[in-house]
Amino acid sequence: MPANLTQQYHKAEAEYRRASTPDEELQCLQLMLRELPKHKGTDKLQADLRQKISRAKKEVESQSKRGGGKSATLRIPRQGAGRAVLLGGPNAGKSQLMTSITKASPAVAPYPFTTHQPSPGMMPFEDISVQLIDTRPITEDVFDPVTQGLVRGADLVVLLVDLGADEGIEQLHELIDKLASTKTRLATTSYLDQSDMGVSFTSTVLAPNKIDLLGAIVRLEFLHEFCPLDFPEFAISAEQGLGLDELKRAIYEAMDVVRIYTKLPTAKEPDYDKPFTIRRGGTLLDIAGQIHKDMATNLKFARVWGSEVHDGTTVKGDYVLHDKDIVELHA
Ligand SMILES: Nc1nc2c(ncn2[C@@H]2O[C@H](COP(=O)(O)OP(=O)(O)OP(=O)(O)O)[C@@H](O)[C@H]2O)c(=O)[nH]1
Ligand SMILES: [Mg+2]
Repeated sequence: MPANLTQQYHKAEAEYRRASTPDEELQCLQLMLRELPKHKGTDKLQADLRQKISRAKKEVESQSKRGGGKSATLRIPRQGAGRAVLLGGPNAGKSQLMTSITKASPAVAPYPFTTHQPSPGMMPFEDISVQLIDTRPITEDVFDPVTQGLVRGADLVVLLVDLGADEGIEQLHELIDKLASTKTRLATTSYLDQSDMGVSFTSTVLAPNKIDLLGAIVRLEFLHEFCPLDFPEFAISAEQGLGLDELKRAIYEAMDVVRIYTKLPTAKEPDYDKPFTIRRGGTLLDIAGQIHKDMATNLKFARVWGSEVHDGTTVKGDYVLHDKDIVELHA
């Protein structure tokens, strides 16, 4: 049932996955429905979308009645270039990884079920930062709805495995089986299943942890043999710092963003301190909209310096930006 979805539809869908408020969700869903080609092949998708829109409307209404409301507190606002969610069984080292590569300091303890609530932290990478979220452990019995929501909306899942104990691989099995019994799954790329809108797949990297410990290498070989997974793998010691540079780069690359430096027409140099980031494939209008919504409406043209254009080339709003482009906006 190929539905021939437009590029705008896919863009709206990607935004929907990343929405962090019911209002944002509603707007994205409405855009998806508008962009959806209407024919027999998309009947089910249309029905799914209408149902989600009606649910999102109810959530927006009930939230405004509650004046912000309870579910808003469970939603962690997105920050930075994108979001990676740390997942794993109890004791895998999620909170330790968080402590090692962000400025956050969640509790780390040598017993399971230490983390009760998801909590965010920012991972600096070169001149930008990525939001990481530490989560409650997933077991055979528990994959709580808040963690599910976080996985569905994440740009990346970092799946930790405890190589410090024999039960680590069993716990990984349990986690994979648990997710397979829900509509929130892991994959090598992120997408929503077109034939069943409820099923969401989130791009994942595997991080076998505690590689510093005796027996870890043997357990890793065991993992490859008995629980082979397709995900890119980064063996680490969150505590000793082994393999973390490679993992950090993979997290950054999975955000699939380009960095844009803005320059005032009167300035000689751009502002190199704080680049804006947009998804690869994003346009000048997307950046203008981030700076100010009036800027997007009033934009006349921009001059661009970068690897793909001659210095100072004049471009319009639909110009697709490249990493490290410098733009001078004219409204
Ligand atoms: N040797 C070693 N120990 C580690 C490493 N990473 C974490 N640990 C230890 O493993 C234990 C569990 O670490 P946490 O970060 O609390 O694990 P968690 O996944 O957050 O656990 P829950 O919150 O219970 O799900 C702690 O005693 C950590 O010190 C590592 O790379 N090497
Ligand atoms: Mg923890």
